[in-house]
Amino acid sequence: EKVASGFVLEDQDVADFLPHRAPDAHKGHFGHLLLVAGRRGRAGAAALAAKAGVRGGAGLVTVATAVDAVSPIQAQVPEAMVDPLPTGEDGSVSGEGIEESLGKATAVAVGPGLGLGEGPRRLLSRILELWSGPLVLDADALTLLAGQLEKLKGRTAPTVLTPHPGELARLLGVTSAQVQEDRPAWARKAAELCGGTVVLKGFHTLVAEAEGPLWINPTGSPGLASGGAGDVLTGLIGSFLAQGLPAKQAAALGVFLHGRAAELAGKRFPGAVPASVVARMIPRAEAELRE
Ligand code: NPW
Ligand code: AMP
Ligand code: MG
Repeated sequence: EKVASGFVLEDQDVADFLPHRAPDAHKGHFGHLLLVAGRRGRAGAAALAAKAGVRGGAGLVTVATAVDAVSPIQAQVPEAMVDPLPTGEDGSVSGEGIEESLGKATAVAVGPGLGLGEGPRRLLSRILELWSGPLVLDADALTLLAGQLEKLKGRTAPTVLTPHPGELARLLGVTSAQVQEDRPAWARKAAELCGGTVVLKGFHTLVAEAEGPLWINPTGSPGLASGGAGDVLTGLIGSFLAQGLPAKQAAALGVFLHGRAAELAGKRFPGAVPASVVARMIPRAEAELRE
């Protein structure tokens, strides 16, 4: 549906983006999502993203993470592989050793629970240097990029940023109140500066690129205003990028299903919807779209 600022996504629009699963398919057909996420005390963010990566249909999911986060992630997401990275005293990655993990990925998502110290900063730089494929940047990866959006300009592969208004404000050097006053304009501005696809989260999440119509997501609920919800979204969009969807489609399908999953969970969780429940409901939301 066309409105003043863009197009409101409808079921049929995003249903067309769902990856096809051929009867004779094998896991190699659905890509390999590498999540670079988690640290000591923030394994949950990585686990939530990994759950969503699996439930979004990626053929394989690997989490590259700090040593202390390995066991909790493995225990919570047995489907995911976990690559331990060299770890500093603060319990976050030290910045080395990502080459091998990158070697097998078809899409990479960086940021949930990663941390903001020198180690995570070095690791993000390394990834931007070495990784020329599809990329999602969220959470701490966005905060580490504050004021440096143009660093992404040279990327030719799909690049999706998933800021909440606070993160977008940091990226652009403004306040979150300013962002909320004109969400379409700031989302577009960020997309122009980085050349990528910007998902501005919150009520009526926007998907913006430098050119073309803005897409507005109608799904979701205030139940999503709860820790970890964004980490789930990162894994889900990464999952679709790994399966070969173009950036704007992967972002739109991700935000739509994520919101629909929360709506479905709302029947049993009328207040906050725990993020792990959102992740669990993704296949139900997908089933509804496929009907
Ligand atoms: P204010 O008050 O508006 O100025 P941060 P985070 C603003 C991990 N997690 N609208 C607001 O600022 C994440 O993955 C781990 C407007 C707020 O104070 C990250 O790595 C979990 N403003 C890390 O924690 C579960 C908004 O931004 C500030 C806004 C930090 O992520 C939880 C907070 O943003 C979490 O996901 C909105 N809708 N939302 C785990 N289980 O391991 C936020 N703001 O400082 O970037 O912190 O988003 O909590
Ligand atoms: P984060 O702040 O990174 O955990 O992300 C929060 C997630 O929940 C994003 O996907 C937001 O779009 C979503 N969300 C938060 N509050 C609402 C709301 N009131 N309505 C719809 N979605 C929301
Ligand atoms: Mg977040």
